[in-house]
Amino acid sequence: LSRDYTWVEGVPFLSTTTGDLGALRDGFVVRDGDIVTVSYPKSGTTWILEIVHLVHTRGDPRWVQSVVSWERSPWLEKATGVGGINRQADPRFYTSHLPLHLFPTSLFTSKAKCVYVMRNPRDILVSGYHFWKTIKIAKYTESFEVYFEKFLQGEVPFGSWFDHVGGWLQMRGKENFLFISYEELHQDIRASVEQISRFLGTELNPEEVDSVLQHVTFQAMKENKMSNFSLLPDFLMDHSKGCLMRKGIAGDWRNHFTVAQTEAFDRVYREKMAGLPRGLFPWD
Ligand code: PPS
Repeated sequence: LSRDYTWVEGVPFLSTTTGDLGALRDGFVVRDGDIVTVSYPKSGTTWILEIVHLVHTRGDPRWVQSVVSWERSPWLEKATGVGGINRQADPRFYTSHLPLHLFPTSLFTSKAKCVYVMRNPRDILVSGYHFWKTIKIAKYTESFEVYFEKFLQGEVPFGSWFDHVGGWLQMRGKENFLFISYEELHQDIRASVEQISRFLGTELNPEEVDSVLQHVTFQAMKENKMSNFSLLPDFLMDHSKGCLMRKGIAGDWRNHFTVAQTEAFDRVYREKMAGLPRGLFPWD
């Protein structure tokens, strides 16, 4: 197992990523009925997946409680991803952390539904700092100061958060794209579930929404071994070092950043996000 990254067009990838992202970009055929969840790592991907899958089953928890999340929605860019996706009946579900410029281009002419989930990058930084130490194929540094710098430089798995979000946000306004944030899920989970179900074309009655809500709380998901990564094999994850469902809150960065780091982050953020309109994100 190697912790070394493979760099592709300026983006560092883990060794589980397919060796031929170019072939994936040019050759993978997105179908109109596909449901794709895209995110920068640690944005709330697993939370969105659980919601999307429970909306699909109209609140019936049997699927999310009996099939691991990465089989319900395989990682597109993993070496085994396309095989898993092609074994699915329609509608196919899959997940990706790829930046826009490396994503299969057939998405952009398809009617596939794409949910892009975003989160305050400061909390993503903190979540990733704790998470990557558990992943045996990711580079890890004990020092928060060092990780902080690497994050700002984009020298972390899947590269720069700023580039990822800036790239995908070019799709905003397209009717087959839904942009939603971790913070919105926290602020009003019922409204978020209803928004996602409308987007997917699966309107739920209030009892069905209640059932979805019951199974997507932090506690319920922490206890669901099909979603909490406890079944990730030991050769990939050192379960003694941490877990996916760590804290599940918004604003944990305040417990980690120094005043100097807060200012340094803000400076980079302002510079990198200058091209985007204000008010796009709940954390701004
Ligand atoms: S990954 O590895 O990229 O798929 O991780 P991802 O799922 O994107 O992000 C993991 C963080 O999401 C939190 N999480 C939740 N928070 C609140 N409620 C629910 N139901 C929930 N499910 C996942 C998880 O705890 C990670 O955040 P941190 O801040 O580390 O706790």
